[in-house]
Amino acid sequence: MALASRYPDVEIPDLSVPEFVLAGGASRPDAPALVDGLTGDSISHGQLATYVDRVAAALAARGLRKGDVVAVLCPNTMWYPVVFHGIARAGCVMSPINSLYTAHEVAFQLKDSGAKVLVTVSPFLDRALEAVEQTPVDEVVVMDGAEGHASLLDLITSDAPSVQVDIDPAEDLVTLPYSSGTTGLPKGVMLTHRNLVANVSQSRPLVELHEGDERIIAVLPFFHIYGLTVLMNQGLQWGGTVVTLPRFDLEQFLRTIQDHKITRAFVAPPIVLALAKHPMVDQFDLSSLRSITSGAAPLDEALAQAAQDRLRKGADAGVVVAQGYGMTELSPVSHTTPDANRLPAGVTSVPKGSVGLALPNTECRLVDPSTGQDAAAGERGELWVRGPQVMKGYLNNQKATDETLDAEGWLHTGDVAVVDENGCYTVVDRVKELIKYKGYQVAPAELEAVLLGNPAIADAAVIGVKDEESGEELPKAFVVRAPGAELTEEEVMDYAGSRLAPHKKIRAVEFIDQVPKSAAGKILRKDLKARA
Ligand code: 4UV
Repeated sequence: MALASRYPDVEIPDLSVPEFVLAGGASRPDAPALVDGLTGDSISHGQLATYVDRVAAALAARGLRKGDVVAVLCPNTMWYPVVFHGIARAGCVMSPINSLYTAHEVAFQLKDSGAKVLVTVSPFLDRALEAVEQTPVDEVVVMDGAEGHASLLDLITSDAPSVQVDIDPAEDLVTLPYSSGTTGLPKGVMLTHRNLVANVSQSRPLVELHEGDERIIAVLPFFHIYGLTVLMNQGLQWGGTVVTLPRFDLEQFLRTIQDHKITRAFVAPPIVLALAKHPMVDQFDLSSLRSITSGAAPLDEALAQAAQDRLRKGADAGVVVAQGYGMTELSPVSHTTPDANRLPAGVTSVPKGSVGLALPNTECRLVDPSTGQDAAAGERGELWVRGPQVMKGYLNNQKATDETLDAEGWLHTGDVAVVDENGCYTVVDRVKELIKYKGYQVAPAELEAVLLGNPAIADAAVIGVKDEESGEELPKAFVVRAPGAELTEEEVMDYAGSRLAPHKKIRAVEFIDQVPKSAAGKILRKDLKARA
């Protein structure tokens, strides 16, 4: 039985992402749209619109056409949104690449997505060029300039004619982030203009917006869909100011909130942990904050409460620390905690351990995976979501699409949840393979494939093991040595570590005689979890 949202449906504008998002600041052309949190440099809403038009024109002049993929390998800077919206306005598809990826991982995404152009920054250029060698990428644009490469300045000063690309929001892709979904290797998640426009529109009734007075801190990466939709596009669509930081450094983060009077922070659990526990927090005035929303991994209820209690001390208005829930395949938000006066009738509060309420236009089911039946009221079940934010499918992978997205449009999340009588959902478990480390995806199948590339390893399986102290899930490898091979735990960790981004590090190794598998050859991860 479908569980309806507690909110009435919202209308989803039939617009492309740049049309919709950039309209938010159109009435305030001189107000800052983007600010570099480190230097204070800024781009106004008016400038943003002009730069986006120029980037789109320059890309079209290079021969890029609707549907062509442009990959972006950049940290958060105030220029990232210029590039994203420029690509989108040209009708192209932006595939964001994790800044921490090794050349090998970058090459995988470039090849799989069929990217024609890669946009990067000079500190990443060596890695980018090493990756590009193995791919059909035609051009590497270096935002801050490098010998022999076009720069962002070249693009935004281009005198190419403006482009008017005919975009069908419901059909045409705007972004192609990568996610392993419930099983297997990372896959391109096809998100349309309508998916992203919908997701920002759906979130709006849950926010008590202070028009012209919202400043969002963007420290979570724009290369992750949470950063792209919630921090960047939502912030700009509000007509607010998005203040960027290239990486998380607690002192910079706190100073930026204080100096730029940040009103909204969207973060992941490790940042809430720091806010609750680190002594440095008391040295800064964080009273401008209205809400801190945590997502991307489970947040401990007591920790959320502790962070809120600490930040409220001495502040006039009370910041709310709460959770949202999302998934790349959901553009990404399906649930979040509304501002206090945006709660549905009859609901007085959302428990801190809950991920909040289903957004408007979002239906949910909680399904017992063993029977396919809806769970009884109050019982746990796999969360299924249906709504306009659900992806179109995985790129070139009908099988994975069919396994995740059923014929009736339900996206099977692989997360287990319960819902209370107020419509507040709590995520209680995960039945998919995915491991989350500091909010980043770690796909066991990817780590296993890398390990199997070592001739001293006959077989391997990876699972996440909860570390009680940090609350993090740590990737642990079970390894079967090849006959006669001598291999230490360190060698296994170093072998994988040199080939994968730091968040995918194997943090524990156990040697075993045989990986437990089903008759069909599937790794029995449950058995390994029980053993760990
Ligand atoms: O695909 P992904 O990496 O996507 C995300 C998205 C998180 C967002 C996005 C917008 C929000 O407003 C927000 O609050 C959170 O992480 O990973 C998806 C998986 O991450 C786990 C869950 O297993 C998803 O399937 N996850 C995400 N949020 C939570 C969570 C949460 N609050 N509690 C527990 N697990």
